Amino acid sequence: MKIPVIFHPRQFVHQPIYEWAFGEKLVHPETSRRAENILTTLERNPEIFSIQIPNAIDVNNIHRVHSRKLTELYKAAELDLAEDKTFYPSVFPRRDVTAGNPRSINHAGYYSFDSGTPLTRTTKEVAEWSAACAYEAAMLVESRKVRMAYALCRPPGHHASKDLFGGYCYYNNAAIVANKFKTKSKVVIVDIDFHHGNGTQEIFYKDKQVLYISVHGDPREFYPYYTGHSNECGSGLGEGFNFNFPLPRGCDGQEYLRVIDCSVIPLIKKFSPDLLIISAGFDTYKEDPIGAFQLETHHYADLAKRFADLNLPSVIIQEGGYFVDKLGENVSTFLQSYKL
Ligand code: Q9C
Ligand code: ZN
Repeated sequence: MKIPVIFHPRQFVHQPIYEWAFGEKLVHPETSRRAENILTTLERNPEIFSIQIPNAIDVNNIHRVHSRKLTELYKAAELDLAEDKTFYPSVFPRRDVTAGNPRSINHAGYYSFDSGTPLTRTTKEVAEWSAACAYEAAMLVESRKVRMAYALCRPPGHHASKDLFGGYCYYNNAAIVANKFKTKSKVVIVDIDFHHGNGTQEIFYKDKQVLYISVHGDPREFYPYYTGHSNECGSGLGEGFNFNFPLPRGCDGQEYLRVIDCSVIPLIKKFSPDLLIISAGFDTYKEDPIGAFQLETHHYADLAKRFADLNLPSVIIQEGGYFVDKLGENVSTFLQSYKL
């Protein structure tokens, strides 16, 4: 059985050129060349990977996770922005004293938390295709046609919460999948992106059906700064179902895998989920321009073996990873070692 790889060519249309960060205009790391590199690498192994286009997603599946207002804002961008125009939110009002109007693009900052995540005419469409990839991968796994599927989600998702976009993310693809399954089953989301998935954590913080575990760069030093500390454990009924493992700059493959073996895997086993969702970022790679860990390509094989050994139906969701020249190889290594 081949590994399904879900991607829609319209996702290439999303081409953020720069971001504002640290008071500077920087080249945007989340380039469409990322998806190109992943696709061309996987296409070289047609006996292993079967590349498929997703069906459109029913927007109700998005709105079980995200507010209508967030979509309304993307709709405003679609209607109001000229073809070549890119809107960067730069005013972020205090939400406790201000209301946002999602029909006005000038209020984009109400629904965003950084200025690295631009809106364009096509944001709504591409974010929907990205979510559609995740959803389609989940449907394939649910149908039991396959035990594992890979969604080439771009834009990524794990920083987006109910009504906030940011961190290059517009809709939370992993959360949309988890939400679909959580009424019937216990779901674990393991987030191995270099950055803490603040959006995913927030969405399921009070939820005992969805266990969220993230391993990431220490937020005292790294984006998203405000969340991802080890004392964030969940609240209410969700208390004890959220785990963060912040690691220091320079963390290498061996140290990383020790955390996986000693902490992450035992927690998953104890929870005994019915479904495993992996928020698979590859910005932990040693050459990543914005990550600060030291993983090498072969460590993605080691990682995949650990998760595959759990023997759970699995949906692998693409998140970050910005060293374009090795991104496809890292993804391919991970997927090919994920033997269920
Ligand atoms: N130029 C994901 O990996 N900007 N998002 C940091 C560095 C935010 C990363 C500034 C990084 C967000 C999905
Ligand atoms: Zn990341």
